[in-house]
Amino acid sequence: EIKVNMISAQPYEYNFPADGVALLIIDMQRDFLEPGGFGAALGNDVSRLQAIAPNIKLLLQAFRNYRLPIFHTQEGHAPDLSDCPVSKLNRGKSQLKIGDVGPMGRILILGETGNAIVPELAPLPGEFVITKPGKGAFYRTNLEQLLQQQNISHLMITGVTTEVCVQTTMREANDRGYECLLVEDATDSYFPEFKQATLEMIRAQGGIVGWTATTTAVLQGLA
Ligand code: C5J
Repeated sequence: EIKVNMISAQPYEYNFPADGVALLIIDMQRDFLEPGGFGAALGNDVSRLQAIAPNIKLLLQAFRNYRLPIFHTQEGHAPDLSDCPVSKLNRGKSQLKIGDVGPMGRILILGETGNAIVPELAPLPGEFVITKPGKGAFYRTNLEQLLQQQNISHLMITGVTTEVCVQTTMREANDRGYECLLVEDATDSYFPEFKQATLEMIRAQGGIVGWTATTTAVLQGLA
């Protein structure tokens, strides 16, 4: 008999099978969280995003303790930029573009110092790392195949930024039939009002994209 767990969530309680849930951590990379990376190059104040790392760490430790699957994503491009559309390369008016050399190496290029996941959330062996060229984690990746292989039906989603890579991924997952919960205090945006709007649009209309809940509620539901 499969144990079903319950999380106190919005717009209503979220039930999940204990053996069908995975943690998805979106793009907790130095490129988005630290000065000198891609986020800063686009003109953003990156400092506020770092505040969610401790909550994600708590979730990461819980999933590790319960031996549940963990997926980390990383937005980045091949050194020759062959996987970067010209439209993305040229977007914005920043001094430093994708592929240019910044203080943490080449901006948004896989393998560079600045493209790594922040040290406190670094993946351990046995955890999945999905590198992705787009905002959504399903576009040009094997994420869906891996989720199917692991018999995952339910996703707890965290990371940055709420209205860009997180929301795009959550919508892609929702359309593929996954029951998604966004952890409210384990995601953030450079724009607080965009984060708030995203939480509201996800859970509107009876949870049209999914659920939201706090880290505390998720940890209680996992126990
Ligand atoms: C952005 C992301 N914001 N990880 N990437 O460009 O949300």
